[in-house]
Amino acid sequence: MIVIGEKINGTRKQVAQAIQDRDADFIRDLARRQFENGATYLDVNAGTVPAREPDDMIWLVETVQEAAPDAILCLDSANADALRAGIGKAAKVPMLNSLSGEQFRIDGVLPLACEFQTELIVLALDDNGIPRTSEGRLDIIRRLVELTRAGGLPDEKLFIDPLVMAISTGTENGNVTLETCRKIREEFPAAHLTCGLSNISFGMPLRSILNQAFMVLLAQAGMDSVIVNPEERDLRGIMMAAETLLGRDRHCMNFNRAFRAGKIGPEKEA
Ligand code: THG
Repeated sequence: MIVIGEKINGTRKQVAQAIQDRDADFIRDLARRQFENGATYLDVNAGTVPAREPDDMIWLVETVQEAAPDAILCLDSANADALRAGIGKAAKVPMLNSLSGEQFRIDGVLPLACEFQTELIVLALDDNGIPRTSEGRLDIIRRLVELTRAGGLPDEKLFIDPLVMAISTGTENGNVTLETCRKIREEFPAAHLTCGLSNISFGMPLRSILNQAFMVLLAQAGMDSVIVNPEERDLRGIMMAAETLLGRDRHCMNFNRAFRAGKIGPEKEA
């Protein structure tokens, strides 16, 4: 499972404060800890007003790559100016989060992804919102993949997000996401899948249990990437266990190696 670390997000209070105060130590610490805990990508979301967002994105990009130079940034914004500013400062070609069927993102984000040949998260929503059914979500994805292909972006660079909605607001929300995953996997086998896992448990008790159960179900449905807090030790163990059991871990090597390195299972004494 490819891990995208979610913690550098300005919608979180402490992060918003750190961005405002230009508290580089706080951001660097988040970057380092997520990378050390297995995040290949670090989501970077300034979460600020459009006028400030490009400057804030530049500062975040520079600060994060000081602490985690080997991580790949996942620039999380709907604002094409902020994305362009971030791309300009990124040492490696970043992932963009995200394109959707919303016209302003087709106009703003798609050309950037094509120009810089970035990896690109593609959301199954458009100007009418998030479809309730998997077929509705598939229709949007089909239309968007036509556009990315026409723009010269290979399917391998896409991370398609079927969208996870809170189970507390709809009994079928889990099933719709899982069904959308399976259909995307079938129709676009070269593309990756990703999602914001913890959306599933909003408004519920025992959120980490629900997140862990959903991780297993998503893995079975073909999910190969997740946007999560990589520091959640139990979640990491469940994630690696699911992949091993699904035959995605040759000779169980990743699982054994992670155990021996103390990355999963009971915390080792220092
Ligand atoms: N899909 C895509 N991108 C996304 C999402 C998605 N980006 C944003 C979000 N969803 C995923 N990222 C986060 C970042 C932080 C938190 C959750 C998701 C978070 N949540 C705490 C909570 O749930 O209560 C807030 C408490 C805190 O401050 O720690 O932190 O779905 N493509």
